[in-house]
Amino acid sequence: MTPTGFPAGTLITVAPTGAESAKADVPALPVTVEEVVATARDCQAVGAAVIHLHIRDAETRPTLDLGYVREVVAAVREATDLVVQLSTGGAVTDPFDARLAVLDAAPDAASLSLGTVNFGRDVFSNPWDLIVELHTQMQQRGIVPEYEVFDLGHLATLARLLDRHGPPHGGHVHADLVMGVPGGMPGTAQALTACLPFLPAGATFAATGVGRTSLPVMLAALSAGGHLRVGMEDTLTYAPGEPVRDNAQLVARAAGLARIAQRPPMSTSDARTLLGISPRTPVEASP
Ligand code: KMH
Ligand code: ZN
Repeated sequence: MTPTGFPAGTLITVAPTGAESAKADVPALPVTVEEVVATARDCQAVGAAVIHLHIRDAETRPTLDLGYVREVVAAVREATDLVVQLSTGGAVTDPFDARLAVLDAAPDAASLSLGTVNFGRDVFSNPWDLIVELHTQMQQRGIVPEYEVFDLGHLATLARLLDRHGPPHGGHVHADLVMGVPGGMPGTAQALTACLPFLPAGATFAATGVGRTSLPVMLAALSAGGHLRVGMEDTLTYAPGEPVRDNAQLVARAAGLARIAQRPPMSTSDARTLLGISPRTPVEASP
């Protein structure tokens, strides 16, 4: 903690791929195992401590097939010591049982979306029973959830979830405010500030601004003692008219802003301590 009461470091999560963009439209999107591993290495080198993974199949389509999922988890763990957080959100078309089955790949952490939200023209469906099932299964399997908050009401759901079903594995509550989704809360400093009083006592938060809200959300999060999530899942344009070159470019920008805020990027081991994840043996840097 700093004298301001803010955390001394900034936890930076990279979300490199997502489920929404097509490789054909975004050639720089990492989709193969090799591309994801290279991205993971590059992003750790410039300040990421957590990787939020959506997996693609051999045709580059989003998949929850456990064979693909396990392969990527193993490859990222082999090459980096990033905290591996799997998405249980998947794509808007994914069935609930397949989203739950992702936990069989035994990641360190997994996302847990706290409510249904319009997602552009689609609906990202997260009913209460699915939320409870994900929360309970993660408790039983020793997987740390990152609670995804797309709207203010999702924080009321989080309070109810913890009250009725107890704390997550590891005991620490960490939420990610996903802002600027067309259908969710706007990616503004005002919306971020409105969420803060509704976070559970002792919780930490990160924020993610989709599209052009990336920078304002990042600056607002840092100014409020929050952590950051960036990546090509959420942001494909670095500046007006300038496509993102790669995920490391976004992580480097986040790390630079975190240093300016005098809360430099956290190491992977500090991230594990913060999130309540058991330590792993660090990977030696390759020569
Ligand atoms: N792809 C979105 C429908 C998550 O990863 O948990 C949901 C999503 C959230 O990305
Ligand atoms: Zn995601």
